[in-house]
Amino acid sequence: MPDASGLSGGHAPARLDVAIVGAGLAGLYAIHRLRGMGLRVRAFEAGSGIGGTWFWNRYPGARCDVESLEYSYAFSDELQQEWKWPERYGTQPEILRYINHVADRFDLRRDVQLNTRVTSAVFDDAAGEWTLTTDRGDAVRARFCVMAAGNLSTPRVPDFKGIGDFKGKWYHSGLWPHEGVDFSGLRVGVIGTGSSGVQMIPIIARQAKHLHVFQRTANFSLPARNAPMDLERERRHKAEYPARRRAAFDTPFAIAGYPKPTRSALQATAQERQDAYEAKWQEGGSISFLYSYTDLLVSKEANETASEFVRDKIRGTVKDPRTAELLAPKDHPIGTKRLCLDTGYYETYNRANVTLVDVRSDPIAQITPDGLRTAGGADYALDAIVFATGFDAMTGALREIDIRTTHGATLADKWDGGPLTYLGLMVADFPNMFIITGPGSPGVKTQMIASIEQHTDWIAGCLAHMRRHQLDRVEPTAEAEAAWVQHVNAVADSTLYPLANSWYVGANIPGKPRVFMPYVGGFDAYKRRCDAVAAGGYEGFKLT
Ligand code: N01
Repeated sequence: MPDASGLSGGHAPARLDVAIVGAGLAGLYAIHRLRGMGLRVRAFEAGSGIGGTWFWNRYPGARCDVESLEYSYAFSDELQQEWKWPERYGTQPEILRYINHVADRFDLRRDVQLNTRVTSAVFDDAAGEWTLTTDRGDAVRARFCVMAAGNLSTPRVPDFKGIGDFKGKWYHSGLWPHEGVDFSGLRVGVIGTGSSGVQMIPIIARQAKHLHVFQRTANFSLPARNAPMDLERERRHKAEYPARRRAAFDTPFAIAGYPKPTRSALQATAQERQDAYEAKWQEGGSISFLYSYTDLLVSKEANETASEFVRDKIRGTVKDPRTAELLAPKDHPIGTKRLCLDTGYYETYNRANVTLVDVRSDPIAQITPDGLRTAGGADYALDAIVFATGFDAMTGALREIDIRTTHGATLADKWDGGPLTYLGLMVADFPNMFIITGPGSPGVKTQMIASIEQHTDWIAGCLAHMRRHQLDRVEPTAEAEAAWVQHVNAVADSTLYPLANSWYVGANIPGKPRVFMPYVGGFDAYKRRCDAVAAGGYEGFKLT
């Protein structure tokens, strides 16, 4: 537990082996794994508690879109056998409870310093060490630095004029008050219809006097079909846990158990497709749906069959035809933006107290003292505004830290035109700095905890190799980095992903370079590549 100073353990020792930025799922596993090698580690966490994403995102309805039996650590079989998930999908409070349990069970807190934001990280070329400075005035020296700062951890409120004059209260989904918010009797506006908006809208609608949803881009959403945990399913899953986790390594999204599709959607008849999509729709979840056929994410024509299936579901659910048409996405193929999972999202628009406002045709111009005004001059009176407007994804957290070296390289300059990494793990010119699930890694396209464990285990393997061979420094070559970035782009360009204006390409942040950031070649291919690189003596890395 934090002491009065807000530190969860004593002050950082003068020189660490590894400084870890962040104490979410990634930072905590890094503590466990690297400490297990006898290394002196410490994680610095901006929040007043551990848990990262699951600490901050406390908006109503926040829940994981990966099933709870999958979305958990695999490193301890005792842990995965003993922990009981009450529902098919974990809620934010439940996942946070799990993370806190893990921290206690593996005694991780003593190496976490809370309430501490890392503001700069400087690699001293001569001394061969990093110095991290924090907003509490620490200067922490470490041989290595592991960036576990998250992909969706830098909340962004659009730069709307007048926000400071708003007389009501406003919130961002990713900075939600711990005490919760009661919207009863209020006129509420939700801006944004990504995963966060789609999860909170049905719940806020039940509380608010009136809810206006300001939608710029309609998103595809599938039913989650959440339910209490099926005990027989849990029993079977747990009996097979280690085998399932191993089998997950050979899947594109790090989750086993989904039969691999064998044919194109275009080889099926219209009726066969309808039946297949309907079965997946009833089953709930997004992976299964997108895995109906081999080519939903590579062929526009194939994808259109799935997109139209979902649009028809929306039309069949939402009673007002104009609202239904606005909610039916037409500007991107299904799955090319992160697919949302919902509970009663489309049905919510049949409520008399809910109004959908199209801010694509008439954009939000400003926040006024009493609400919101569009460019066309329409005024909406609001008592509370919720920004479900997303994050500066994948690069935001690292770009907020002044990362540089004494020989003059800065990460800000290096990534000016978009992030450059080798395997998503390291950056040329920035020795001994590892990134967990960074740009160029498949992390966000997978069961994130599996990627976190795989990345961290790879880093541990690299550090063990260095120790064995008495090496001090590791960094990728510029050539290996350039080739990886080119590969990441080539793979993305062979799919439909770049067609969407998503956070995968930074489209939600005005002025952010449009670069496709995640690796979409699959977790299986990525892991094989990482393993081969290590087995080949860390091909593409300079080790000295
Ligand atoms: O953010 P988003 P999110 N005016 O970027 C709109 C994960 N996650 O927090 O699409 C009007 O997806 C923006 O419009 P547009 C998951 O990976 C997971 O919802 O840019 N609107 C969009 O509708 C997810 O993908 C879970 O045109 C504006 C919305 O705000 C990721 O986090 C739950 C605007 C932002 O959507 C991010 O999701 C929650 C403006 N000026 C999150 N600016 C689960 O596990 C932005 N928007 C279920």
